[in-house]
Amino acid sequence: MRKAVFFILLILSGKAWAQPEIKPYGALPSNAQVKWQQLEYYMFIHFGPNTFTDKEWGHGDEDPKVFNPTELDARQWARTAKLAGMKGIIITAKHHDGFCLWPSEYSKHTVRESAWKNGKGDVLAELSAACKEYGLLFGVYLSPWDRNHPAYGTPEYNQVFANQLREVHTKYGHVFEQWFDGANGEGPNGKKQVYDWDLFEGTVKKYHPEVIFFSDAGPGCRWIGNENGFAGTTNWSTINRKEFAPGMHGIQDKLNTGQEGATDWVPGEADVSIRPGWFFSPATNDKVKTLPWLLDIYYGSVGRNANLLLNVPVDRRGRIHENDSIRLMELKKTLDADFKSNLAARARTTVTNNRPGSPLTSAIHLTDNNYNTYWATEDGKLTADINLSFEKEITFNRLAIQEYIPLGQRVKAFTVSVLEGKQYREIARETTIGYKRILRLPNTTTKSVKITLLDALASPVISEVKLYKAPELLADPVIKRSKSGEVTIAIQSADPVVYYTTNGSEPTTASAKYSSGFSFKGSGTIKAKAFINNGKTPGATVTQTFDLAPESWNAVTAGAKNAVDGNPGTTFRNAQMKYPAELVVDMGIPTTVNGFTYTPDMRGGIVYQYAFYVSNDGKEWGEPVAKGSFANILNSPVKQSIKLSKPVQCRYFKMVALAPADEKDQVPAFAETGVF
Ligand code: FUL
Ligand code: CA
Repeated sequence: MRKAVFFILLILSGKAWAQPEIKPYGALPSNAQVKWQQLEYYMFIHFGPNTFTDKEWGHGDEDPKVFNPTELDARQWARTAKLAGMKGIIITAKHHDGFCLWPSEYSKHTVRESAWKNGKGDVLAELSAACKEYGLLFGVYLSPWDRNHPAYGTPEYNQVFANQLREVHTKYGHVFEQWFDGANGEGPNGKKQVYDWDLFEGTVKKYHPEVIFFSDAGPGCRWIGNENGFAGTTNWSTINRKEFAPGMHGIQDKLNTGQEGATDWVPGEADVSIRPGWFFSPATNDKVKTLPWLLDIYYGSVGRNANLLLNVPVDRRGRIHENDSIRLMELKKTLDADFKSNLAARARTTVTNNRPGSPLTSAIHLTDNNYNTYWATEDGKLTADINLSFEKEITFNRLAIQEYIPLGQRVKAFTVSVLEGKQYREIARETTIGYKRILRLPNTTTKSVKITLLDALASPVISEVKLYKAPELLADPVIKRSKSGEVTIAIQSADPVVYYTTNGSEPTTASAKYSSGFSFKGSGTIKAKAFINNGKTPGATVTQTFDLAPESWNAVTAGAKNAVDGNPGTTFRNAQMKYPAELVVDMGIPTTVNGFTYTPDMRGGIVYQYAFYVSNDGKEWGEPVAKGSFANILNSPVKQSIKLSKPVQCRYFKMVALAPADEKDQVPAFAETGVF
């Protein structure tokens, strides 16, 4: 009987009054891009000499022998990714130091020259096999910037890099994503390379025509514009590619939101590390991001129409550290609980507009748990309501909604309202949807949820609407300190008890209990942890490392007080002060200094090369006690900590900004400088 009705409907839909098939709108994803979008979440692995030298950007002059993992186990990485719910792994086959994790014929800086397995090892072979075994996709990051290769900076190098791409794409089976880093710095001969992107892409495509190319400009997918893991709340999967190029400055905001109705389908991918750095360091073992933080990232990426590429750096043993894997499992468990049961499956779904004569686009498809079936409005109708009503009240706090992207991204604005008594109350007002949008909402009890599509580029085509009730999660305590060293700890959740330590140890209910602000003027680590349930249920441990409190410091450099006020939210910047520029600080009393910190201002003036001096009288400075560059500071403008080779005694210090991270930005800015 059902079948008969279906056929009658099919015949009817062929009649003159029936609407034609939905016309795709604007730039469209390829089949490979649709499949890629559905992966949602996969692992990044940064691994190489930097793992052993504690660097973020190796210089390419490191002895390849330093690469010597003692118990490398790629199956453990794959098993961890699989259990975490991830769909694949992308590894840094070659980072900026040029070191190849496979024995490339086109380099002398590879695993072959390393101490690992007497030079007989091949990380890519082991990882690609492990991915296969665990049903994961395998992807590669290859940095065109190569600080080791003698040909870098000459036209020959482009062919070297293409040859390396060929090796990686012919020896290790299927590759789902090719990650291209836009960084383009100097090589061993001091020259920069002019990259031949057409050659690079053409080479890879020969072997993997379906590969997704990641870069600042796509074409497969695009950088989301920051390394924090957050897409814009507005996030179009389209951009005008001609306005972008890999490594281009000043495009971050556009990358973060995409561009409405633009020429090319280049969806966002949010890359972020589970630790402060991209590479493993023993110093970050206690700084693995907390569960609430990772959840924010998940909702800020997958929940905003972007894929999440979460970096889990392999350690010096060649294993994923237990602190990281425990956190990954906590995240998986929490996400499973958040999306455990879809309340919308029980709803009666009605809509204010339907495509005439098109049973294929009826409202029942909104809640059939099938992405490939959808509801759509008639052509030209850009607004409509979707109503989910329930026999009994439901309580929910998550709403997921998906557009059917093979027909393009369309929705520009929507609201969510709930029935309270006889009236609807708006609880969310948002912009784009895309492949997937998930809203985190306060617990809301109602018998009817209304989604109003307010505006769209073409008649909306919606695949799914889902509602969930996620369990409450204890928020993270936030630790702050004033210029004078007064520490306060705040927490959003209701009624937790917070315990803290000031010596780096793990807080327990036997530690100091936080009641009001306390004084901590030294440099060191404060850890705080919230408990509910009479101390039985702990939240996450939050770790905050402080420099010396700048209580009685004075900026000798005129007008520079914002750089030493203990507040990274205020910045010292003087338009007259160009590179090289110096910032001199008087600490008032002789002080032992182990290192210094520089916090950049995300809005600009980011310093790349520095020199750091100390003095007892503010006149004699001698040679710098530290000199170098802040690796990766432009893409990741966070606080930098530089340890001196040995502690020094001094009353004054001077940071000299030698060169900018962005050549077009010639006025340095200091959100904060400090010492520890
Ligand atoms: C950046 C690189 O410079 C970082 O070292 C890291 O690999 C990150 C994922 O991309 O551009
Ligand atoms: Ca559906």
